[in-house]
Formats: sequence, C-alpha cells, structure tokens
Amino acid sequence: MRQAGRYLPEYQSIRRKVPFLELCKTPDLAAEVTMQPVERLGVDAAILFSDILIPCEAMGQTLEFTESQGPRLAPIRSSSEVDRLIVPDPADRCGFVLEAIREIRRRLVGRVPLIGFAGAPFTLASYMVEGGSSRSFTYLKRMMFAEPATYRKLLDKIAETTALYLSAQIEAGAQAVQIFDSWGGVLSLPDFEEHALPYVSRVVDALPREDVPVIYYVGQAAHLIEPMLESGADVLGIDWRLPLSEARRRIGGRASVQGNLDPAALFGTPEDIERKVSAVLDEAGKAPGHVFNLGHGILPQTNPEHARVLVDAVHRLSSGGTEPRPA
Ligand code: 1CP
Repeated sequence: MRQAGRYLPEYQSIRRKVPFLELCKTPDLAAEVTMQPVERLGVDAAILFSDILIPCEAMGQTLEFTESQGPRLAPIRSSSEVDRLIVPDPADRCGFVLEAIREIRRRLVGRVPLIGFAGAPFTLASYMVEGGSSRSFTYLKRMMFAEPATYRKLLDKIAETTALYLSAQIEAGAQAVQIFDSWGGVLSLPDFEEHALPYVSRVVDALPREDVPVIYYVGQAAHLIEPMLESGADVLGIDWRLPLSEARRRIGGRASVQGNLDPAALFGTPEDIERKVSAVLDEAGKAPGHVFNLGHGILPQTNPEHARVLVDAVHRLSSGGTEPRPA
C-alpha cells in the first residue's frame, strides 16, 4: 500500500520534477516508480503506481493534489451534481493507467506479479462528497441519512465505474486487484452492511476473475470481518488493530488474510522490526493463506533501510516462505 510513497529518495527525485497527477498520467514514469520498491526491497509483488482518486476525474469531477492539503475535489453534494457525473469508458478516460500496466508487465518480465487497485465505492464517495480528506465524514453521512436516494444514485455510478475500471486493469495485465475501503471502519455494522457492502459486492461480482485474486482492505475493520467475507473477495486486508489469529478464527478458512504490521513499527530498530514481524507471523499461524503486509500505507518518514530489514525478515522467518531475493 502506497509502498512507492514519499519515503524513497529515488521517488522524491522524480517528484521534484513532476507533479503527482502528471506522474500518474505518464505511463513510463508510473512504470518506473512502480518498479522502485521491487528493485530496492525485493518485495514479492509490485503495486501499480496510481491513486484511488483517478477515476473521480474520469467521471467528470475536478481533482487536484496539493502539497499541503493532499487531494482537493470540487464536492458533489446535490442530486443534479450526481446526475452530471458520467460512467467513463476506462480505455477512453484512464488509458494512461492501462498503458502503465502493460509497460510494468514488460519491465517485470514475470519476476513478481503486478497488483492493480481501485478505491471501494464508499471510500471513493467520501472524497467525492467531502471534497478531500475528512475526519468526521459529515457531508457524506448527511447525504446517506438525509438524502438516501441521492446517496444510492452516487454509489451506483461509482460501483459501475469501478467494476469497469478494475476489469480493464485485469484485461491490461493486473494479476491481482486490491479494493481499498480505507474509511469503511467509520460505519457501524448495520450501516456498513447497507451503505457500503452491496456496492463492493457488485464490483467483485462483475470482475473477470479467473486466477485473479481480489483483495478487499478495510481500515479499522474489527467489527466488519463477517460482512467483508460476504463481499466475495478472496483475501481480506486488515490493519494492525485486530490480531490476525482472531481474524483467521472468524474467517474460518473462507478467505485468506493480508496484513498487518503497524507501519510505525518501521521506526523501531532492526531488532524491534524482526521481533514484530515474527509476532505477526505467529499470530497468522502456519496454515496457508497469509499475505504479509503492513496494516496500512508506509509512512513518508520511514527509513528505506528499515523497509528492507522488514522484507528480509519476512522471507527468513515465514514458514515455507521464499528465499530472500538478491537486491
Ligand atoms: O506527494 C506525493 O508524492 C503524493 C503522495 C501519494 C502517493 C505516493 C498519493 C496522494 N497517492 C500515492 C500513491 C498511491 N495511493 C498508491 C500507489 C501505490 C504506491 O505508491 O505504492 C495507492 C495504492 C494509493 C491508494 C490511496 N490513495 C488510498 C487508499 C489506500 C490507503 O492508504 O488506505 C487513499 C485513501 C488515497 C488518497 C490519497 N492519495 C494521496 C493522498 C495524500 C491521499 C489522501 C490520504 C488521506 O485522506 O489521508
């Protein structure tokens, strides 16, 4: 998750020359940045360099990334504003993402698989309605509870867009896809079941999935494991708050798990990191079906050497795991 992020000097040196959105829209550069953590860290998969908000612009919403406040979007809050959004043809409006995928696959030459991704409809709606990052999600929840028909119309459009967008990524060469519901955990269990889950399920159901695992990540999801399972995803991504042993017990073999080291653990010493990697692996147990990952995006202040310590520790300590790859 956001592994290419701002913590790598080689990423920063490209970003000094190219604004973020332009980087996303230039397939050669997006491919180069995607490859950086693969080359430097020896991770077992590459994650497409892009952003979950790219389809918002394709749907007709104004989008910019500011240095100080992160993403800014012209908020969608009324029924007529929802009506003006389109369900874009991905080849037409997001062709640069598909070209980046094809270019990354050429550069990877089968070394590791490529993961494509999209935002889950609820999380995408939070940015579209709030107009950027939010803490309270007031406008979104107001739409959900005061204007449910407008909310449903918006979520329908986002789900349809996301299904087409992820299908196009798979067709272009993505070998797994991850759906990010970063803010799904702010909903109660019944609200999640009514206002978030059906739209995710619709996306999962629409994907051409032969041999393409679907990973569904929800932040702060301790109360949501059971409905997450109903999404039909093959892998559930969870953050560090819920022990993997408990997640595995509740999942009961019906899906794999991905996670879940606290990204802040990388601020510790190499010995601390190894200890914590070992603890996550113990929690996950020996049964197959655990994808080691951080429980959320890597933090920009992370020392790249510590990320490397993490990858090496996972390779060394995981049972039946792969041998460490040379740098
Ligand atoms: O200044 C910069 O260089 C931009 C920083 C940055 C980066 C590197 C943003 C802005 N997005 C990304 C890339 C990104 N984002 C990837 C590509 C893979 C990679 O870099 O390794 C991915 C998968 C994302 C996903 C993403 N974007 C999520 C969901 C994942 C999660 O962490 O739960 C979300 C919520 C976003 C929105 C977003 N994009 C960028 C920012 C600053 C934000 C807002 C985050 C927030 O609201 O807190």
